[in-house]
This record gives sequence, C-alpha cells and structure tokens, in this order.
Amino acid sequence: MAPPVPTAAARLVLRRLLSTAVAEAEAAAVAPAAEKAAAKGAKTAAAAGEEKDARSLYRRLSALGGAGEGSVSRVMNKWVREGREARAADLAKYVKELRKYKRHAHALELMEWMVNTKGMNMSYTNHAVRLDLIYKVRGIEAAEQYFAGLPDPGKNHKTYGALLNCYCSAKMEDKATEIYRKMDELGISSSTLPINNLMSLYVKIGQHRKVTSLFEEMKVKNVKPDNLTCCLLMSSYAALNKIDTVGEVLKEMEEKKVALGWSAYSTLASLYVNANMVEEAESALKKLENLIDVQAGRQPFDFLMSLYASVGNLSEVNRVWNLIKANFQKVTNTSYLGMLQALYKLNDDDRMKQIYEDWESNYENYDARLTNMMTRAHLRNGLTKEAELLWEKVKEKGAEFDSKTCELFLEHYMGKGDMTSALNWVENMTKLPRKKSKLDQEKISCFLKYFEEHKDVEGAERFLNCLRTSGCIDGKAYESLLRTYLAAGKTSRSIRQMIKEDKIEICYGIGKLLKRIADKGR
Ligand SMILES: *[C@@H]1O[C@H](CO)[C@@H](O)[C@H](O)[C@H]1NC(C)=O
Ligand SMILES: *[C@@H]1O[C@H](CO)[C@@H](O)[C@H](O)[C@H]1NC(C)=O
Ligand SMILES: *[C@@H]1O[C@H](CO)[C@@H](O)[C@H](O)[C@H]1NC(C)=O
Ligand SMILES: *[C@@H]1O[C@H](CO)[C@@H](O)[C@H](O)[C@H]1NC(C)=O
Ligand SMILES: CC(=O)N[C@H]1CO[C@H](CO)[C@@H](O)[C@@H]1O
Repeated sequence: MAPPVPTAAARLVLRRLLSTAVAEAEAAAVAPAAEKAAAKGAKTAAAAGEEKDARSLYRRLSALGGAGEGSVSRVMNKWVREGREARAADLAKYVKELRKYKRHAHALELMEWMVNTKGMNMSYTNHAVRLDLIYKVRGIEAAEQYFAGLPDPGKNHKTYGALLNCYCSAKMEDKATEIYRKMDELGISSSTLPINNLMSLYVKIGQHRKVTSLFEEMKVKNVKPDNLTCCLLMSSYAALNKIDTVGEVLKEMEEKKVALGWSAYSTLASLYVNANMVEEAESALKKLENLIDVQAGRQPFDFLMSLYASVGNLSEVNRVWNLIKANFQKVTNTSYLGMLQALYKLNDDDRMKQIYEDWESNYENYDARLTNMMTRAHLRNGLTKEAELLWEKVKEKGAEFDSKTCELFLEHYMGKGDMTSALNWVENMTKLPRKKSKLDQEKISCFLKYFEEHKDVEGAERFLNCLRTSGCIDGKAYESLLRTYLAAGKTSRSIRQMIKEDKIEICYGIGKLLKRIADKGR
C-alpha cells in the first residue's frame, strides 16, 4: 500500500522540519567562530569613535545591495586608502551579518579580501564558514576543491560537517554517505548534528529505511538523539506505513528524556492526520498546545490552527484563532492566511468573509495571497461578481493582483466557457510587472479555437496582443487569426506588416491564408 498523499498542513510541517535541519547544520558550522570574533570586537572597540567608524564601514557594505563581484573589494580598498582601520574582528562580524541577510557573494568576497589583501589569518573555524559560502556562491565543485586544499589541521569536524551539509543540500546522496563514512573513520561522526543532517537528506529523497538504520547506528554509538532526530524518524516510519511505530518512537524519546518541543507533537499530529487517525491526532494537538510558550512566537499557534482544520474541527480552529488574537498585539498576515485556509477547508464562508474584512481594515502591507484565498471561496460558490469586486476594491487601494489571481479567474471562466471574461484576465495578466505567468499551450489553443468558431475578430486580435506582450506569439497564432478573419469575412490591410514586425516567417499555411483573404478583398 502506498502511503497517503500528505495534507497541506503535513507538507508544511515537513518543510519546516527540513529547513530546521539545514539551519541547524549551517549554524553549527558557522556560529561559534563568528560569535567569538564578535565578542572580541566588542571588547577591543573601546574607543567610541573607533566603533562609530567601523559601523560606517558596515553601512557602506550594506549599501551595496545587489552590486556585483568586485564591489566589496572596491569599498574595502577605498576605506583603507582613506587611512582607516579594518580590524579582523569587525570584518568577521560583517561577514556574519551579510550571511544573515543571504548576501553570500558579498560575505565571501569580504572574507577573501581579508585573506588575500590583508594577509589575515584564517582561524580553522572560519574555514567552515568559507566552505559554506563557496558552495553557495560557486557551487559544489568549488567547495570540494577548497576542502581538498585545506591544511591538515583545517580538516576537522567543523569543515567535514560543513562539506557534509553541502552534499546534503545538493542532495548528493553518495557523496554525503561517503564523507559521513570518512568522518566515522576519523572518529568525528559521533554527534547528533551530522547524523541529523544525513537523516534529513534521506527523508528529502525518500530513503526512509536508511533513516531508521542510521538511528540504530546512533544507538550503537551512544549518540543522544534530539527533537529533530525524533521528528525525522517519525516521518520515516510513517512513510514506511508503520504508523504504530511512530507513536512508539515518541514514547521512546520521552523515556530517554529528550527535550521534545511542540514541533515533535505537530509532526506527530500531522502524521496521524495523514493516516486518518483523527482521535490520535487530536490528542497530539492537545499535547502540542500544552507545550506552547507564548514568548517563543506565533508559529506553533499557526500550526495548531492548520492541523485542527485538517482534522475538520471548526470549533477548535476558532478557539485557537481567539487565542492568537488574545495573546498577540498584532496578528500577522501568515496567521490571517492560515485562518482563511482553515475556514476554506471547513467550508465556513461567512466566517471567512468576517476574517477577511477584519484583515482588510487592519493590514499594514498588502498581501495578495489573502485576497486570493477569499476569491477562491467566492468562485467556489459561483459568486463571480463578488470575486471581481474584491479586486476592484484592491485596485482602488493601490494594490495589485498576482499571477495566482489570474490563474484562479482564468480557470474559473474557462471552466464555464465564458471566454470573454477569461480574456479580460489574460489582459490583466499581461500587466503584471514580471511576466512570469505565461499561458500554457493548451489554454492558448482553447482561446484561438473559440475565437475562430465564434468569428470573433476583436477577441482574436486582443488575444494576439496579449501573446505579443508576453512574448509567445507564433505562426500558429497568426494562422488562427487569419482563419478567424476568413470566417468573419473580414480583410485586413495591415496584417502582412504585423506578421513581419513580429518576425514570423510566412510559411506555406500562412501564405495560403493570406492569399485567400486578399482574393476576398478584391
Ligand atoms: C598567522 O598565524 C601564524 C601561525 O599561527 C603566525 O605565525 C603568523 O604570525 C600569523 N600571521 C598574522 C599576520 O597574524
Ligand atoms: C529542537 O529544540 C530546539 C531547542 O529547544 C529548537 O531550537 C529547535 O527549533 C527544535 N527543533 C525542531 C525541529 O523543532
Ligand atoms: C473538536 O475538538 C474538541 C476538543 O478536542 C472535541 O471536544 C470535539 O468533539 C471536536 N469536535 C469535532 C467535530 O471533532
Ligand atoms: C507578510 O507581509 C509582509 C509585508 O508586510 C511581507 O513582506 C511578507 O512576505 C508577508 N509574509 C509572508 C510569510 O510572506
Ligand atoms: C483587477 C483588475 O485590474 N481587473 C481588470 C481586468 O481587466 C478588465 C478588462 O480590461 C478590467 O475591467 C478589470 O478592471
């Protein structure tokens, strides 16, 4: 029997789990070195003036935004030419900052400037940071080369761990396993972190049996599992259709006094939901709720809400929503979205409207996903006009629809055969700043066929304009336009010119149609 298709909530839980695994691995490779440098920086930056100076250097780096290669070196060289000091401790701090904002290329360039230009010493922990950055900026081969070139003392559990994390991120199973075995030989594999890292790779690529055998290995090596190990292991047992073992894993962890946070119980609940074990899921959700620490943020509440929606318990969804409202001054767009999704799932459209209007009158930044959710509900109920009105209102407020919006309306109108309204949304779609949303070939054919059959020259011309704007006009579209002209008994003098301007080759088919139109016009 194949495992059931995971619910949206379960996918969310798993995604969080895997991203936590990556974050933990990266933090471990990186944090201590930067932390030490930062602490040292704070101590030595005794003079306030000096500190201000240093901060202004970071401001310059920060202002680079998305500037390309060489920009960091230029800022640094200029800084030095101005006769100012660039201390290693400060620079290490900036590397950390830049990484935090995912400006990996700039962080790497700064690090390499430190080494190449200033001849600064790289501590061995910094090697792991650099390795991680090299992977992110230049790819796995560059990272491997860097690792191979490290002096022997630089090849330690940190850099091995960082390389393992690269292989796991790149989903390179063989290499990851190989490096893990190497770590084994060196006696540096016996800790939770690299094992969790490898386990999360196996979960990602669906090698669940390998997760369970890694856990056995952990026991042999006497490595203590943590909450992440527990979650990954439970997911794997569920994927192997061993739902009974899932509960046992959790019990075993509880007995071993592993500090299981709420996330272990949200994982457990999501697995029970997938297995259609509603009672067990609800009992896990009760435990989850008991473990929530309000100080730690809203995320657990959002999960709770979405999981209660998955088990179809409306009263609990509403209760959790009230908890969110009561515990937090501001309700985030994520919570609003979660609530709308939950209510959509539970078919409570009146309440949805209420929540949507609540958000609408409170939001600071517009988020199209919320209006899309409301649109979905209206369209499901055939309330087309209400759905359109939502967006007119959004427009009045100066905000915009997105590609998902267009998709929703297109599917809806095309499904009903209302191609005129659908065409409006194709036109709206071409106004989106990023022309990411292109029509697929099937939809294009459907429109063209409709216009031909209905002898709708105006529609066909408008549609071709859209195709031109989104860069997917072709000979086939022109042939269809020409057939529409013929069907409607229309001629066009500018058509040849248009075809030429669109750089469409006048093939045999188009040539023949053009001739027929010209003959008619005579
Ligand atoms: C770099 O470290 C080595 C060995 O620890 C030391 O001999 C050398 O003086 C250091 N160089 C700088 C520029 O600090
Ligand atoms: C495991 O617990 C730690 C510390 O309580 C927490 O930071 C981390 O996010 C948890 N991991 C998962 C997967 O929830
Ligand atoms: C929803 O959950 C509550 C609390 O667990 C329970 O008392 C109630 O019976 C549940 N309702 C439904 C419809 O499952
Ligand atoms: C919520 O809205 C903010 C703008 O206020 C946006 O930057 C953010 O991406 C939204 N949240 C999520 C989870 O997307
Ligand atoms: C939300 C939005 O901009 N809708 C527009 C889509 O296109 C039709 C026809 O051009 C307009 O009337 C709508 O206002």
